[in-house]
Amino acid sequence: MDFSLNEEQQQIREMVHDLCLERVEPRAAEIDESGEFPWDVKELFAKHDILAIPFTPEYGGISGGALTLIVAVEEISKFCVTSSLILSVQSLGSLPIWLAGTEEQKRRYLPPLARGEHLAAYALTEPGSGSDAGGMRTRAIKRGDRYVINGSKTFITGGSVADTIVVFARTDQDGDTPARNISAFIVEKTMPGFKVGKLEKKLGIRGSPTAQLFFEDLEVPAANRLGGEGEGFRLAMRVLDHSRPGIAAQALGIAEGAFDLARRYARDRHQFGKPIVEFQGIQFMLADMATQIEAARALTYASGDALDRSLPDIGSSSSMAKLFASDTAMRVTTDAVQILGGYGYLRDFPAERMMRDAKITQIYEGTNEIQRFVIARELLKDSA
Ligand code: COS
Repeated sequence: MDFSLNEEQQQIREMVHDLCLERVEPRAAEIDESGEFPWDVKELFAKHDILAIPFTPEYGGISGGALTLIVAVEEISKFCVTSSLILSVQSLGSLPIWLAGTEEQKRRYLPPLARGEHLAAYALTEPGSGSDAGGMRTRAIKRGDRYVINGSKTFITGGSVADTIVVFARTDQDGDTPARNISAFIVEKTMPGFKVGKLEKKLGIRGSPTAQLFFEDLEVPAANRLGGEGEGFRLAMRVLDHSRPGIAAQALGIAEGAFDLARRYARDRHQFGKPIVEFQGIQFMLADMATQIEAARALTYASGDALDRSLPDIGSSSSMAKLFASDTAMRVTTDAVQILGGYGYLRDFPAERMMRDAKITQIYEGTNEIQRFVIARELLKDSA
């Protein structure tokens, strides 16, 4: 199936594919084994302008297109999901600035991110507020021309390596409704009071640091507030509408990588005197995997296209893409492990890593239960 990609998208796909095949795939197993952030891959991506993809040329980027970013994330994810997260999080962490920043904030913070000199992170989740993002406890209190932030965040992807972190905090004094009293702030890691806590040990995406962050009387200039006071929750939701197709792209890439591996293996592996791909049981598995991947790609690209064309109901199309593609990634990687049999269960082959990496796509940037909630709410909002 050929979703019509424009010339820019095709070129970026080819460039990212070739680079990752040569330089990232050989590193993927080590990155997973060591659990360390791959600074070399970050440098490689910065040098080849891959980290510039989420940004428009006026802020030092090379695209800014949602579908272009999807295609790039998909290609990297075929080889190494941890590496794809470097690009995804660069986009996620800069989206609030892109969507709600003043011209001055954009000119100050986006170009170093586009050049890959700085890394970004998005700090929304707290120990007590995951799916219920509005229930956060971190608080920002205004004192003159500054806000003093106290609290903590958890599960922050790239939180320990980021230079620019968008932090969400309550700015109410007297308990207004949660959605109205949250504000967003651009925090620099060098600001006194910003502290990185422990890094989580995870099932997959092991080279992507998942950090706790602590704010102890962290002073942020009022000029670093994004949008108006109390506009933070809606901004956080808009960001997720824009970023979830990127998770769908990641899931799609993992599924494609696992499918290619399983197909190759099924052709090479002989049992009962012939390649196992000649058995109908394996053929049907491959047929189902390919069908699910095609459907996931259609939804994922459609959600990127909807963002690029500013179509209405992007929340719902983003959630559908993320939901379907991540469930596909889990199914396809599990089947890939099954096709590889005993070898699928060994670390000598990437199938088990892909299966471990796939699982997170059903959980982060909103669990798939939250995606269903967003979709259902959209479906029912106009019904009598
Ligand atoms: N875009 C813009 N505004 C939105 C919005 C969106 N996608 N979704 C909600 N809002 C607005 C609502 O319109 C409402 O505005 P008003 O107060 O003006 O009426 C406000 O935000 C509150 O919305 P709602 O009442 O729906 O908030 P809830 O607390 O019920 O939360 C969900 C809704 C569950 C959808 C939200 O908390 C969520 O997405 N949770 C998952 C968070 C997540 O994905 N975390 C992953 C970690 S971040 S990487």
